[in-house]
Amino acid sequence: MVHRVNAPDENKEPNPGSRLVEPALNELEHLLPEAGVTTSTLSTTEKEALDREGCVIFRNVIDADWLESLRAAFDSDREENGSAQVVKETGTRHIDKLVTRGEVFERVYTRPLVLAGVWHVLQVPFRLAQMNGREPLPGYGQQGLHADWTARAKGEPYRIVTAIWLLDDFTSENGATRVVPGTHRLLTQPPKSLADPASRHPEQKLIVAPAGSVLLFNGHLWHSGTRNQTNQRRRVLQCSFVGREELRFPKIKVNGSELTSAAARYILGDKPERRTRRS
Ligand SMILES: O=C(O)CCC(=O)C(=O)O
Repeated sequence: MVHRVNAPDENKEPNPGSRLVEPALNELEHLLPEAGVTTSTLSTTEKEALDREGCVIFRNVIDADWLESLRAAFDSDREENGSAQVVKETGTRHIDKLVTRGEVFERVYTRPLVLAGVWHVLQVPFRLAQMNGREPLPGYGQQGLHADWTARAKGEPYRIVTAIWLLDDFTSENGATRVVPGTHRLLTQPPKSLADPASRHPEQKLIVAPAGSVLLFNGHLWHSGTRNQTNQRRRVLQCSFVGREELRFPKIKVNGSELTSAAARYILGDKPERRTRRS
């Protein structure tokens, strides 16, 4: 479905990435295929959704065992750090530094479908900028609409992609993410009136999807968390990807030898490992 967005057309650009048909992969040339990414990893419909609406939902990405492990890892942090993780004013539990917490998380930021989506939007070699857990507690979580980057200048390429991994179902009531389709192409941030958490955009869409899904969106898309109006849990992992040379996010510091795959080391910003070119 195409979602029309109420915003001035003169501020809207066609998808800058769409000008590139099959870009040279340079140093990602080996890493993406090794991580399982091919030019057909994303379907045409998924690519079109990213271009036109700025977001796509991948279902059934996390199988039952992996989901259980991710939930357990999320909750073990909660048990270790307890209320220290909750930002009191927002009533939301934030969990940082997941990158160093083992293979169960390594599989998150090296997932081929996600890497293919990030590549489709950024079209430049990229790295993981951050990976955090977020859980709005009952009664909390409403945010104002925002983008994950400052307003782009005309002709400036997209700079950030965000992936939200659903560890619990997103329902119409438990604080699902809302997005305003098409706004990634605007060269403006949401106006102040929409940055107010109480405000609503007439074209906003609530993402309702089962646990195990991944919502991937162009980080310039206007979006926000909403209020958890239930007593149910609503845990997500949130990953941001940026160009490798991007200075706004420092490189994540990890001991590379703790990581099990070359793809993970590369996605965290290490130089590509030397390899023999395949014929
Ligand atoms: O958790 C969500 O639904 C979105 C959170 C978000 O956009 C943020 O924390 O900036």
